[in-house]
Amino acid sequence: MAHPLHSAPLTIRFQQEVTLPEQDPHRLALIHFGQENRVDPADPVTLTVALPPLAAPAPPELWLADQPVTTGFEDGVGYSHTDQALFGWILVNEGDFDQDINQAAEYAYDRLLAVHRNLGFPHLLRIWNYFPDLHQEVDGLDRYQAFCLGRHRALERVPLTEGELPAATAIGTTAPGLLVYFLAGRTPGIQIENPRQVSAFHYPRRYGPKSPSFSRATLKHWPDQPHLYISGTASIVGHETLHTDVLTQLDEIIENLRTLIQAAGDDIRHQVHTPGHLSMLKVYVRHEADHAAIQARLEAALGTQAPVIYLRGDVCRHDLLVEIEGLYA
Ligand code: 3EB
Repeated sequence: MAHPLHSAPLTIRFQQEVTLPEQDPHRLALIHFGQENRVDPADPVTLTVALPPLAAPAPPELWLADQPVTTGFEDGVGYSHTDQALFGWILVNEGDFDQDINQAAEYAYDRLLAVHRNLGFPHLLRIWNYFPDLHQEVDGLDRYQAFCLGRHRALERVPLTEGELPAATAIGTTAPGLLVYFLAGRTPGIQIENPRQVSAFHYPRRYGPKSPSFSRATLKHWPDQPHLYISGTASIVGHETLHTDVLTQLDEIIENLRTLIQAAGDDIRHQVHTPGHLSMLKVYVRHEADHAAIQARLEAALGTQAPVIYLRGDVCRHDLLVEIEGLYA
């Protein structure tokens, strides 16, 4: 395989080729998108997330390391790591918690926080949170708000302070189970916030009793290469949802992505001139019927070469119709 000009402990790409070897010692993670959540403690590098692709077949996401990986499964957490980077996941059966997502989230975070620290990778860089029925109300809170409560409680106990919060995604899946996966490092990343948005960890109380615990992006200076891990980004300015029309929401998201790349500074800006230069974009679409229009508008903005996949997923506020995350990795 050709080596890129600069190297980092991992690169993340959509794997377009149809055939992949069964196993590859450099494979840190291989993430498929499909109809259900699937994990295997005996093969902790391979996951399936219950986010149905909207244009079949969607390529899986391949995290390729610069060294052979070590894998394991401990305390419910599957993982793989090199000297520098740790990938890990936990899949929690909500049935074990009477379907209480607040408790399930606290448990999942307790476990994964313990494992990544014990393994010697104390800095969370990026985290993905997936579970179904985000908008279902239980005891006056919707399940996304209840999730934020449980997550907050576990983080507070560690403690993990505001300035250490990683970039994140939280999206509604189409199948049971809370699936959380993450990237962690031995040394910290730099938290990037969006000057157009109130930090999510400072959202006012009307969005839930505990604010969402994530930063807008993480900038990570690996020894030879900067990476940028951008959170799920929605049509939010200040702390408010803007626009009721999906394409106008999309335009606002593109502006937020541009702003985050600017905010990350020169190292990234020199390599990523527009969001279309990111190495991976994932678009979460609430209504399947909006997919074609979203794709046409995004291709007009970023070009048809941008590495984008479209997944069916619920966004964490009722009024948000689309959300985009991006990686330069
Ligand atoms: C937002 O900006 C949209 O709770 O981890 C985006 C990314 C969102 C991550 C999370 C939530 C989360 O508030 C929602």
